[in-house]
Amino acid sequence: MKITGIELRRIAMPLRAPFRTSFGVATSRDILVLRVVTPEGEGWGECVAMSEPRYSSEYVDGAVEVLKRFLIPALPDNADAHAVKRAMKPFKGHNMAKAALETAVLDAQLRARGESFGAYLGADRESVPCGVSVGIMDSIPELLDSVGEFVDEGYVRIKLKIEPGWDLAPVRAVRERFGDDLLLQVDANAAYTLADARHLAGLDAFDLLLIEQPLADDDLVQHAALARRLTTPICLDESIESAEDAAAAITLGAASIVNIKPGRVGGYLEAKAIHDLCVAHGVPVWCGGMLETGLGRAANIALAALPGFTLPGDTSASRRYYDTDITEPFVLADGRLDVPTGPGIGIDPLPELLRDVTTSSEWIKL
Ligand code: SMG
Ligand code: MG
Repeated sequence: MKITGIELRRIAMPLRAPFRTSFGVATSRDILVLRVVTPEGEGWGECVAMSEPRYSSEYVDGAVEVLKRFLIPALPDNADAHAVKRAMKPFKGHNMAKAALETAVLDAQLRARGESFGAYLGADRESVPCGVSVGIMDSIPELLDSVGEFVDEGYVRIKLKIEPGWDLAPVRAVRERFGDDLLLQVDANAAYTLADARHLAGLDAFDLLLIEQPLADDDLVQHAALARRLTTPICLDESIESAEDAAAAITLGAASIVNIKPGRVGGYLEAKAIHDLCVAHGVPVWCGGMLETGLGRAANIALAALPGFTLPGDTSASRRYYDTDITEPFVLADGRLDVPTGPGIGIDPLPELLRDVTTSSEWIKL
């Protein structure tokens, strides 16, 4: 497939409510959207990098820079997703930028042959059960109201963001209010150290599905040490940037569950490789989220329909974050979202909505 040009578009998407994590508060998303153009049609890729390098070292301006300067110029003449992945490999890091480009190419490639992401990746269900990520709040009553609304909307699993000072008490309050049957997990975004092991063991009383990324991104050894001191399973997010990382984490005993985010690992091909590795090791996986628009959400839902995704993901409906999405919105039905079946990611941005949120756009002719 010959790529004739790529559009780099920046959009500004206000969030319905501020979303607070241990590393900061988001009130809107500044998102880079790639559109790859070929003689056979086009393909879309959403870059999940945030405006500031707080979740990981990547950020949107950096993604634009590395794409324009290194990744796009390295594209092979005959670009398919695997060839693009190989061509980008010599450039270290920048997985979110790489994922956006690889995804746009894969979307174009699959649209051209009429195959859906789900079919290509190996999805074995038509819909997926959905969880929701609930930010840190100012008070426990506020948190209980928020969780109550999500439970009423039908979400089948609740994830609470935690940090030192906002952990045992909110988890206890949610358990007490919503009962033992609620699927509940927590995510610390690397906010603790091994010195907090005894405190974190206090979470063991609440029968959580998992604790996500309690310690630093680059510390598998200490995660393994923590795992020996908790009964709550440890799930890694930020620490896993490749299948090799996943293999190391599993071997060390640093993770017994893996959160797979295609952006964090460099694309859907690597995400699928991590899925396959985890299945081979009997390690459950689930699909993470980065407050995607409908474009990124569509592809994530296809991934979440693979057989190894045995836990509900952060694959919530469009209205979890956005009053108006740039695609037809994903709407929760019975706690589930349908896997798109159309060619490629199976959904298109709606031109007027896309135009309304666009802050800049650049065309790179190849
Ligand atoms: O898309 O629902 C979503 C976001 C889920 O909590 C979520 N993502 O560490 O897993 C995570 C965070 C990263 C983004 S926080 C701004
Ligand atoms: Mg996380």
